[in-house]
Amino acid sequence: MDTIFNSKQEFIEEYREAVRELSGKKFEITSDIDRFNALAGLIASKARSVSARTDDRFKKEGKKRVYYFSIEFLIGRLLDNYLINFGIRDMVDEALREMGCNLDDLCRMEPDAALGNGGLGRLAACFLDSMAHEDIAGYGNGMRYRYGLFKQEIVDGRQVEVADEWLSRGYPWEVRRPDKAVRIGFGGHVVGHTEGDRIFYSVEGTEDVLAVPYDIPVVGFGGKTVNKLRVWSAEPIDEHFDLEAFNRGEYAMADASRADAEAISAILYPNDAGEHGRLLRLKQEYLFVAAGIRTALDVFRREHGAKWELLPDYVAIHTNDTHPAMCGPELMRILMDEEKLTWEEAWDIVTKTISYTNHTILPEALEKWPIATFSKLLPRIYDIIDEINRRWRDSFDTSQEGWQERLRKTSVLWDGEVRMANLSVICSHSVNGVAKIHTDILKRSVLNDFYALTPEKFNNKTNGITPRRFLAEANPSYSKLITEAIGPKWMDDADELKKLVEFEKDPSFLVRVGDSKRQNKVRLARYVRRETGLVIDPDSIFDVQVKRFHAYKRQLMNIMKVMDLYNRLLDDSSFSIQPTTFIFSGKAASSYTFAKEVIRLINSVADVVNNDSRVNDLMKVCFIPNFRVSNAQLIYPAAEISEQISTAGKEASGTSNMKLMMNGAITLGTMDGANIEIAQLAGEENEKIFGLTTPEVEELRASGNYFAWDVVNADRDRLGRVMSELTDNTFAGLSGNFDSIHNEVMSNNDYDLVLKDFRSYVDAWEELTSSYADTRDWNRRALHNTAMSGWFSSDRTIREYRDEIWHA
Ligand code: F58
Repeated sequence: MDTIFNSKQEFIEEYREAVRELSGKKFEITSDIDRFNALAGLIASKARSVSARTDDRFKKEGKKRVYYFSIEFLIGRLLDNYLINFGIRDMVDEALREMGCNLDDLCRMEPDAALGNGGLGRLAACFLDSMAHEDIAGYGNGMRYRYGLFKQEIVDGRQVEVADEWLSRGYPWEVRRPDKAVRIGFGGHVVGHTEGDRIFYSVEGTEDVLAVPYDIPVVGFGGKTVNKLRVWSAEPIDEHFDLEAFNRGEYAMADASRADAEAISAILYPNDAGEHGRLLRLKQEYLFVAAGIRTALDVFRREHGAKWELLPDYVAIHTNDTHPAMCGPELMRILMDEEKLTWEEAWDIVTKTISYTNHTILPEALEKWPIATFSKLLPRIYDIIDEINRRWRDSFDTSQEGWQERLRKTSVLWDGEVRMANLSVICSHSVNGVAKIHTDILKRSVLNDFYALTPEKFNNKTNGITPRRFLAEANPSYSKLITEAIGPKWMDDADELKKLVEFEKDPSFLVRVGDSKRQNKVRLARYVRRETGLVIDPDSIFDVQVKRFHAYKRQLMNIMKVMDLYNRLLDDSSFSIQPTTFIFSGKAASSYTFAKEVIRLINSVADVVNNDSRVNDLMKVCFIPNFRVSNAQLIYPAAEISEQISTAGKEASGTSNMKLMMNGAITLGTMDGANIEIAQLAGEENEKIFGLTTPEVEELRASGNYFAWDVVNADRDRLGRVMSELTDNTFAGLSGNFDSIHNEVMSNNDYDLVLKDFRSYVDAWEELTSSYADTRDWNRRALHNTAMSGWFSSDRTIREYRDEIWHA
């Protein structure tokens, strides 16, 4: 462990000085904000000097550089994480206490940077942590949105979105690099110039904006490697400020070009099913792609000269989903139009450099753009795509049967649209899914035609999570216990967690596992009380479903289970359950009406159940508003049941399943995404699996023989009753009935199989919770889950990317 302070005393002196410099005040009279800003500023400046050293070392070693292109990085707060990764958390904690302040309070002053929607963005952030830990020269390339993901407030049970002004008090981790700004052109028209026997192209008459980078340090655990996350902000090229308009009193007009340019990086699109057809979104995609490619090529040229044929040996460009799909055409453009390579030379380099991860099989989430919009905004990029498509078409062997159908499915341009997934596959040497079943489905169905043509491109990289943030930082009491048992190496190498298996036989250790869980439940209960006023019982089971709201994730099925249990408790005096707190948290895309209605339903059921003294010693329903990285870190450690109940075949991987497992929750889930690998690793007997499997779902659909009404009619007393309660005023008190949910489910013939899986789900829940009474065995299973969770460290995932895709 390299250290950035030689002693506590040295830290205290430097920190006092930093506070005084920044605030102009004596330490004793400064606010927590001042103290946080100074502390983060101090750590950031140390991080930057280690980063410079890292960079020199990488240069000397001639390391291959990996650029991870992602339109989202859900990084959350950094202070605590960087103290842990520098190995100075305990020292700083102690020093601050001596100085009369509290580290946790300072950490809470940091804005929770939400430059992402959910799983995909958080995965990118975990990968940054792991690339630095694995000493990979790995750089994030993304967008610096002025407004992050909206804040969620709950009013009368409804989600209300509020702008997330995360930069309003400044952001101490970033450094603006105007010297590295890149000019980005939109629109205009393509002009050809003849030089000898070749034609070169340029675009004239473009409207340009400036992409200005901000660098955020990424501290790897151990403190030896510090990489960078570079995020781009859009600004006007010159100060096109119209003084005359201003003098006439037309203030908005005077600054119009600034507003136009800045709009590009103003907001993160909050839609987790894609955002098609919006010009601004396409501008965002091109801006961070073009600016990032420029950075990568500048660095390469500085180190290796213009020997472009060596690019694939020294640079890997990874595209996180299809939002950076223009990396291929943009790299072609620069290599041909500026560096004068031939198509064939450029294409060879591009396809050896780029790789692609797919994160979804939902057809509605596959990104497509109208050709008319695309070609107008990015005429040269469009021409290149057209040529990629033409050559793709020409490569087909037309003597083979079925070639037309295969071409139809793999074409980049089709039906007046640009299909970004097909573009991504064709431009890449590697295509991966994010869990075993997901990759199998890609091969078998979504990308089957590509798989048939180029099977060697396809590979699986099951997702992972960083144990530093999601265990060490989020769960201090459990971490301490683990370290006492097996030593501290697990933070470096999560496989070490396996050594905990030994302790499954140690009754006193299992008691301490339970004690730690209880502490975390008390901590969460306090948070919930502060945020919502609701009192929850830390001695009840904490049953947790936290993730984005989406029909296929079936939060609806979960709350229907709660409704059913409530009905039975009221009806049948012989029926009882283990006291349980049903915890939900998550946001719905602002335009996703169904998902928002499910949020309203959960809050409405909570309103009834939580105010019914007949059942309150047995159940409470708790919706935690504004799910984000910081409160997620309080929720995962407190969970005992991890609800992972998506319709089989729909969840590419899931990552909250892994975070909850690592924190000792037992998975109640379907055979979907990475749940399958969880069950394999920990043993099905240590989880609770229910519901239709993917082949069963496919069969049921194909049979044409499924009728939602039959399922409801066959279970009138319970399922039928729950369905009626959506419309009969039982839960209408807060803000009305739920006819829309009822209609959506019935009119789509139970598309997500909520009704179909309902009974096996409730039965599974009852079986699982009835085993809670055996505290010792429950704690053993919890510990076993933690012990077997090491494989889900994103360090493992990143090593696989490094060895099998990036060859870095
Ligand atoms: C998620 N996708 C998958 N998309 O749903 C989840 O199964 C997987 O574990 C995770 O990726 C990581 O691989 C996801 O989070 C988005 O949020 C996109 C944001 C941008 C628009 C399109 C969806």
